[in-house]
Amino acid sequence: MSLDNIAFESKIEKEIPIEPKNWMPEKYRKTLIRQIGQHAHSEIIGMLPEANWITRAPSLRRKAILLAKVQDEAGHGMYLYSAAETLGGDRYDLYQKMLKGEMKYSSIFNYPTLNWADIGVVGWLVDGAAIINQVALCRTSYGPYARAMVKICKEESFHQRQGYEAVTVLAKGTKEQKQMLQDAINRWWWPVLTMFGPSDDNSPNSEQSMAWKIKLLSNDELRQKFVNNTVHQVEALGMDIPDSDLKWNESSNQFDHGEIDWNEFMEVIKGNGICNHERIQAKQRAWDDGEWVREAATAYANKQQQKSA
Ligand code: FAQ
Repeated sequence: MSLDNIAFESKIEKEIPIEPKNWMPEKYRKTLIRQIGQHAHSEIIGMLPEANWITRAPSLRRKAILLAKVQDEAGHGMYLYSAAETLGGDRYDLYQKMLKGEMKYSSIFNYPTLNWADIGVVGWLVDGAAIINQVALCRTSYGPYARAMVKICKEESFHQRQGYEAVTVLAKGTKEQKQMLQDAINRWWWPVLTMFGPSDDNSPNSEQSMAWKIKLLSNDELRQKFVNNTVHQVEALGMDIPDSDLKWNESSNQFDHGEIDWNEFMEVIKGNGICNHERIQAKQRAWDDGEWVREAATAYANKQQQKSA
């Protein structure tokens, strides 16, 4: 092992953050570019299901909150692309890979938001799941990623709370509103559980990522934390979880849940989910329509450079 490698491993062991100019194994750098890049893409694609409801939010208050939330997601994407750039990742290249289907984004954003209850449920459950994962990532071994997570978690926490507040109103509403909420929970529950990734025995990247403390908790540990946290929230709303096998396990002190449909998950991440095509098409259109903005910004930057020269 080289001296550089010994210094790197010792920092990992002592939980001293790895910084951009420090030596790092090539595979560590590549793994981080992959994970941070996919995380950034998720934030950017994740704007679409909710943006779908900005013009149809039921009140000015709800519209202002939703607008702020969607803008936050754009900001998260930008921090994360910047973090990937500190590792030598190229923002343009990463984005093109996502458009070409060569890089993934979270499976959850390939499900449709059919009605207003879905927007509450996305804030409550999708952001709720994202936080569980991201709180752990605040201690990830790569400094810029860990610091980005601290700010992102503060905003995600607001997102989760606004979602829970929105579903609380529906849960106390008319029979139709309660039914709408239950229907949204039924459709989102299982896809949200797959946000944490495949089960540990089927997660090819976990072992190395955990050894390097890129991931602090395993996919199944995070999923379990989410289930344990959320069951009581669903009960408090007077709603049901669409899982007849869900039960409290006295010996392990946690909720056991039913079998996840991993075939569906695999199909979604292969590009065959309900909205995969629509999501990529929307982002490709936005990229093409933004060509003149990129050209103008480049021309302006060149002009400024010439002036200062
Ligand atoms: N969807 O070996 P593992 C948000 C892929 S939060 C799609 O276990 P790893 C906020 C995985 O990439 C959502 N693909 O992989 C928001 C790998 O494929 P690859 C984003 C998935 O990396 C809320 C393969 O399967 N959060 O957006 C998924 O060790 C509301 C094998 O899996 C993050 O990205 C999935 N669910 O663990 C925004 C958090 N799961 O790359 C808007 C950071 C797995 O080898 C509105 N990421 N895959 O081709 C992570 O923590 C990890 O990357 C995991 C996966 C846990 C997602």
